[in-house]
Amino acid sequence: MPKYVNQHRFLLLLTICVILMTGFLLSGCTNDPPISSHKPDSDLPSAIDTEGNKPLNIDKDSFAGTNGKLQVIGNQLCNEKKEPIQLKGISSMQLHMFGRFVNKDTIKWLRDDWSITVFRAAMYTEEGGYIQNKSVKEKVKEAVEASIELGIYVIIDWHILSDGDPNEHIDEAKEFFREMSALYRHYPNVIYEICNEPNGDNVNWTNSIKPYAQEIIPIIREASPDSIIIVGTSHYSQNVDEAADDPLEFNNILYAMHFYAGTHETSLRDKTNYALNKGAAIFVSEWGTSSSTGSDGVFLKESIEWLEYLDSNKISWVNWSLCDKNESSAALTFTAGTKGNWSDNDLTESGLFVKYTLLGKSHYTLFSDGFETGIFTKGLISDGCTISNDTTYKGKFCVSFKNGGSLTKELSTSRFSDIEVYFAYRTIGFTDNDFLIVEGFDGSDWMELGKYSVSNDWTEKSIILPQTASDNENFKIRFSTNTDTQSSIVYLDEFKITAKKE
Ligand code: IDC
Repeated sequence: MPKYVNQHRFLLLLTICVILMTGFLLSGCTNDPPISSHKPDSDLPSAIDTEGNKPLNIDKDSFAGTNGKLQVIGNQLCNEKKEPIQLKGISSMQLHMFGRFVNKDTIKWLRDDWSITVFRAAMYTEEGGYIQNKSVKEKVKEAVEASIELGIYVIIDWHILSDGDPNEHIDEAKEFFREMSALYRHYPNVIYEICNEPNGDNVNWTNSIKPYAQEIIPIIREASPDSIIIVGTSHYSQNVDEAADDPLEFNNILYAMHFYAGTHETSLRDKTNYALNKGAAIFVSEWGTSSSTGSDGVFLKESIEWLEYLDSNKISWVNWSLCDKNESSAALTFTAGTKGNWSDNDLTESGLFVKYTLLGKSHYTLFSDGFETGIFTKGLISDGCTISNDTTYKGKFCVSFKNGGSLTKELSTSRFSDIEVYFAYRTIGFTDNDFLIVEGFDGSDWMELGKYSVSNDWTEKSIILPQTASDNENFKIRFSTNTDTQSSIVYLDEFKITAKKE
């Protein structure tokens, strides 16, 4: 056979090989979700939806669908087109305790009614979490798969806390992240947070956290090569400066900075500026309107200051937390169901603030109560009032009081103006000289805002408050009555305060 025929055959074979290999490599690198003709590699599990084995549906027009694969450029999180992006959303509370608020219905509600673009699944490792009971991993999967289908981003948070040193459970972390990154390797939605808040005297960046990250990151990157990874920093994810001084040598890394508006202030922003200036990208994967205990406050003035700072630097944030625990950082009250569909009455002051901030509108509901918890919550001060189900405007309960009884709400209106109060009331046994009296406290004096006479049926009222109620840290509002008829009663329901953010 002539030599050139052999050469031709060889070239033909080579071309076929190159075509086949390119196809093979491309199919392995694509971001597309697995489709039925695309068999997952046998050694890796494939992402399933909650009902069965189907690949997840992806909506190309959704938020994550249009922003695609995220990347870190310089100190900025960017979308696939290299445009800066700022994600905003909420974190679950301890998944093993409050997982009932984490499902496709609630995440869909948060996406549609609150406009979240990221959800964080906080899987505690200790305190009864994953290390003690591995089944909580199923909740993480539920949150991740729901978020993928709903077209938002999702953070898988390895929530170390009482286990201050991430190395304490490094073997479990390796196994967990190996599985998660393999499972979701086709989906650009998933962000990995590998250690929530390292803490403790002996836990510092260079000797503990960085070595831990250097072991975990390659494991995640094995299956999900370009994934976004958030790394916690020392002293409860505050010492971002240490990390910026000794950064990790991987791409697409962000360092966690956590703040609580009632505790942290300028010095933490200074540290963050230092880190940003050194080129470190920052992700606020947790912040609260409360103090760092999760209670006290809410500190809305300080929260606004913080959020303005984050906006000006396009830093992504996630609020703590989606639960109905009796603490001020919780977003929900006891009336909140586990399928979303939450009205403003189901939200705490923190939840309302976060929701309206996410909506990006200037008009906020600061407070809203239909008294459906059946007890006085939400910082209401009752003096001789009772929760009643004798009559009701909406729901099962309202408030009732007689002469001498009053209901007071203290509420800082700092940074807010155009305060408006809404309520419904009815009276029983009122004479023409009896009134429901509504007063406001401007920090030094009580002023009368309205006086309402006999009303045998429920009547809705609203009051536009005078300027002294605006931007006032010591503002209070009080309902009382002057009736001296023993059998007279005032009923109050659907009490709401709205305002404009200045
Ligand atoms: C808090 C919860 C609180 C719980 C405590 C311990 O709000 O109900 O008792 O954990 O499990 C963090 C942590 C976060 C904390 C939160 C508030 O990441 O887990 O949640 N916080 O204290 N860092 C700073 C504050």
